[in-house]
Amino acid sequence: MNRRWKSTTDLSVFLCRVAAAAILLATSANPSLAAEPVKESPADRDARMQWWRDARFGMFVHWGVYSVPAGVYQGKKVGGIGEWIKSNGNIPNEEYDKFVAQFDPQKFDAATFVRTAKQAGMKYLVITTKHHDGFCLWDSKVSDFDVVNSTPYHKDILKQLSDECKKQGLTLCFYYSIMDWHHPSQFIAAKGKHPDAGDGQTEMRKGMKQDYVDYMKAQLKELVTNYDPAMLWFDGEWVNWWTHEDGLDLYQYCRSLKPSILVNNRVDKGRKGMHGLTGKDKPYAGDFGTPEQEIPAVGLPGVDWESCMTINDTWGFKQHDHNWKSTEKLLQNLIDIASKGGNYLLNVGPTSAGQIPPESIERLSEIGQWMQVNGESIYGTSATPLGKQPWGRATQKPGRLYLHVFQWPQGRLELPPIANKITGAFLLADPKRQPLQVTQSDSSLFVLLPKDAPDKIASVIVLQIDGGVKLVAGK
Ligand code: JFZ
Repeated sequence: MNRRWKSTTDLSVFLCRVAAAAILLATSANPSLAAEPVKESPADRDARMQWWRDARFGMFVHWGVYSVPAGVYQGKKVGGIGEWIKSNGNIPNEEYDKFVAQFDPQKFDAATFVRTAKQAGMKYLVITTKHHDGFCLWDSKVSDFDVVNSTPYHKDILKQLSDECKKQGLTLCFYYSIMDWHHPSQFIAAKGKHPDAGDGQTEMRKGMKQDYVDYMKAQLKELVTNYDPAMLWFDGEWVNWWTHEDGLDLYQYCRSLKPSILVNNRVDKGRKGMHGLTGKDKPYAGDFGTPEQEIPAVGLPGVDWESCMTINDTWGFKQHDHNWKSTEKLLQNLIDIASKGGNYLLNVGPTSAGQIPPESIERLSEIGQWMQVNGESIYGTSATPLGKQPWGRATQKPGRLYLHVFQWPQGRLELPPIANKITGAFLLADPKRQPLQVTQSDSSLFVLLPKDAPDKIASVIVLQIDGGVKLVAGK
């Protein structure tokens, strides 16, 4: 997972530090605000982040031309993730264009699509408007390499999705790759040229970078003004020609297009790994960290973050990937992430016909059934100091501590002692809200349980408390 960062040379790290120092010196007396790419009070930032922090659960959609070969080129399986087939399979542009000519998702129905996300309990959707292959899912005026002009489908996918998201009340967000294997400014670097070469890293042709930055800005303007996304999720910033200053500039550009927009941390580079964030002393751009295929052990305290993860082992659809995670695993991931204060961006890879694979649908609908009953214990909650408990996890919101019990014990549930007074307890799945008995002292805390767990994956107990949860010191 470190391959993308080892190309960050000492020189560029040094230059970033010089730039950081310059920004700090050049601006106001408050170093924490001065360090931010766009000046904003903590209260304004909280207000801008609010919908996203409350949402906790979103759908990632990797969809594009790569869903046509779906992991197979010239009769052979190509290794790696589906959306990387052009690079991993060394497919030249003329050959890739043949897949473009076959992209005709007649079964795509935006209403069904959005309903699937909503019924899973997801509050937002992040779709690949342009992945590394450069293909655009909307009618871009600055490129013909898009769904309307180059495919037999001819319809604008983002338009259909944005209309439907508005109708059904799902927050629409856009993924956009900085690295572009198709744009004339770049070409895939030959192996050995860079530490990352062979990894699909692009090289920038001499004198063409400004053209490409203008192209990206024109596209982002189209995306923001025509479809009104709530957040932009950048990627592919690890290419050696993209700098920290470019990241700051692009971040500022996005905020200028729509001041309330959120932007992920991959707009910028120079951070260590994908956890990296807009730290108080660091002038890095980006509103939240993006751990990938990973849940940080204790979360990322003091920082907004979102783990993106796949349901099988690929983002873009692959016909031979049947390694589906269980609903139990996915749901426990959602709870684990919420208990650490993060968001879960769970991916689906639609087929070239335009449908989410049935294995994904099945799991999403099972998660949705759980969310129908227990969503209150996820949305708008925050991390707790309870951490990883032998029986499960915990989340909280003012006045309530939610215990997510994965392992249902017989008799009673033991908790670490809590300083707040517990004023009531019940099962979230119990419509009658019958009280559960709690025994609390300075040194112990128990909840008496019925014999059977209300849910076979995660049963939620609500503890009513005064104020935010405080553990008894030293316990
Ligand atoms: C990136 C993309 O390359 C991938 O296709 C997918 O869209 C995913 C969500 O994001 O994947 C990455 C990015 C960075 C690293 C690894 C995979 N990294 O730094 O090791």
